[in-house]
This record gives sequence, structure tokens and C-alpha cells, in this order.
Amino acid sequence: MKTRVFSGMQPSGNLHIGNYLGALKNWVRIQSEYECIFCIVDLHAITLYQGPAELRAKIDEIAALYLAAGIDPKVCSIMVQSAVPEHAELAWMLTCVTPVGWLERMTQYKAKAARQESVGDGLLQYPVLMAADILLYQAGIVPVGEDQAQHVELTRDIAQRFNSLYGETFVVPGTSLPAVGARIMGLDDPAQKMSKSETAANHAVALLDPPDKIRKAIMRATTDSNPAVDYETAGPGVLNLLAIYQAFSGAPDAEMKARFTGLRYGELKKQVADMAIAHLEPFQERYRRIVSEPGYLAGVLRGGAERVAPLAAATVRMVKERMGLYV
Ligand code: ATP
Ligand code: LTN
Repeated sequence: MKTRVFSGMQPSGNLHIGNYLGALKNWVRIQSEYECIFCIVDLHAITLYQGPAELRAKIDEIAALYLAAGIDPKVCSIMVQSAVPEHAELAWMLTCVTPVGWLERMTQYKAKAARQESVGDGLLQYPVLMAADILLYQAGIVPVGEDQAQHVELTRDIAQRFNSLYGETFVVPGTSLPAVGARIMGLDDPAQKMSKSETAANHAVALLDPPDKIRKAIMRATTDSNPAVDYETAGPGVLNLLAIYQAFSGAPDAEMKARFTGLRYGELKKQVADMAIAHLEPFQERYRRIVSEPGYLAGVLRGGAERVAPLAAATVRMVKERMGLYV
């Protein structure tokens, strides 16, 4: 049997090149090697308030972006988290074996909670729901960006704790990070990871941004006081631009060094912008085609949910039996 892969993105904002290079591109690469489930995690998105109409529209947008990136619904299941109720059901059972201290230590929780006046319980529970997503399908591999590695680690801890309390039940999953692009930084501030929820102008390149906006954001990216590329002394802003180029192009390290060493920053930025636009223009063309086909997306999402539902039901049944719950 092929190892199962599970991953997801929140429909909580505009997907950016960090989401693409850190996760989505890797999903496309491995989709035919494994049995893949790619989810739109709307229950995670509501851990922070989302306008209902916007959330509903974003779910479809994210699904269309998965398809535009090259996820093939004939070989993978593309589904919406809230369409399969067992995600929330298993999350409760896992909550009951998770010490609250484990959750309070999560760096994403600490960062997001610090920005709220009043912290919702959902924000603390967020990684337990993520563990439920993964364990529900007995996924062995979780391809994500670096910022999510801590949550996959926690998922391992929860699975091991459950297995030791109730007997071998869950596959203990591993993380798959891309070699380049696992942590794309903000163009305006290379000390922060590029993030959907950061709204500053020129912070991110969104996957659906028009070419002139993409070029402007990259040309204005923060660099450092060197005039030209020097791999030994380059600051984080320059290393981030080089990582973006390398992740899009797939160029090996030696080719990167030969191409960019000594190049002035203006020219580096121009080449990075050209590379990003060359990838995103055909991507956007595919996106427009997908959303213009009536009923197509809805069919993909329905088909995905139908395909995974029996897997989810089987895991929850087994968990209920192991725990002594009523089946
Ligand atoms: P937010 O900042 O609002 O939480 P996000 O931009 O981190 O959102 P998510 O939906 O949380 O987006 O992440 C989707 C996927 O993209 C995850 O696998 C995550 O690790 C990856 N990812 C997010 N930001 C980056 C980044 N800057 N570089 C590389 N990968 C990233
Ligand atoms: N928390 C993740 C999204 C997510 C996820 C998952 C990723 C929810 N459930 C399961 C991998 C596997 C994020 O990217 N913010």
C-alpha cells in the first residue's frame, strides 16, 4: 500500500509565493508517488474571525489554486475539512489526551495570541485539530513549510501518547520540508516569515497578483548595504530573493552562485521578478480557466469528500472502540 500524505491550507487570506514554494509546489511533485489528500482547512480558518461570505468564497479560491498549481484530482483527493465531520469529532478525543502545557508552548499560538485582545479557545486547540486531520487518515508524511514543523512534531507526540494509553492505533507521521523555500521571508521585512495575515504593502507576492504588482513588490524588497551579491556576507533580504529564484527555477547551488555572484541588487531583483512572473502568469491563466467552468470545482470537492469519508469513518470507529465509547 502507498504511504498516505495529508496537508492543508487555511482559506483565511490570499495565498502567496511562500505557501506555493514552501508547500504547494512540493505537493505537486510528490502527488503521483503517494496516496495524497489535500484539504482546505476551513475549521482552522475560523480560529480567527472570518466574514462568512468571504470565507465561503475563499474555500473555492484555494481549491482552484490547488488545481492551477497542478494538483490532479484524478490521483489525489481534494476536500474541504468541514465536509467531513470526523475531523472535529476526532479532535475532541485527541484534546482529552493532550496536556494544555504542550499547546501553550506552540510558537504560532504565542505569536497569534499576542496579537489578540481576547484569545479564543480555538486558537489554543488549533494544533489538536491539525493532529486530528493527519491522524484521521493515518498519514505517514505531512508536506508543509518550516513554520508548521512544530505542529507535526506535536502530532507525533499526541499519536504516541494515544497509542501508549489505548494500544497501537495511529500511524506516527513525519514532516516533509522542501530543500529550498521552506521559509520564505517577508519582502518588506526579511526578519518575518511571509504571511497571509500580514497586510503591509510589498510584504508578499500573492499568487493572483498582476505582473506589475509582483514586479513592484520584488523591486522594492529590503536588501542590505552591500552593492552586489556576495554569498559570504549577504544579509537575510538578499538570501530570501536568492531562495525565491532557486525555489522557482530549481537551479542547483553551483549554478546559482555562478549566475548571481557579483551581480548588482537591481539586476538580481529584475531576474527574480522575471522568474516569478514567468511561473505565475501561466498559473493564473489556468486558475481563470478552472473558475470559469461551471460546476467543475464543486464536483472536485464533492468527489474528494466522498473518497475520503470511509477512511475517516473507519478511524473514528476504531478510536471509539479503543476508548470504550459507544459505537
Ligand atoms: P498565516 O500567516 O495567516 O497563518 P500562512 O501564510 O502561514 O498564514 P497557512 O495556511 O498557515 O498560511 O500555511 C499553508 C502552508 O504554507 C503551510 O504548509 C505553511 O507551512 C506554508 N507556509 C506559510 N508561510 C510560508 C512561508 N513564508 N514560507 C514557506 N512556507 C510557508
Ligand atoms: N496549520 C496548517 C494548516 C493545516 C495542516 C493540517 C497542514 C491544518 N491541518 C494538516 C498539514 C496537515 C497551516 O499551514 N497553518
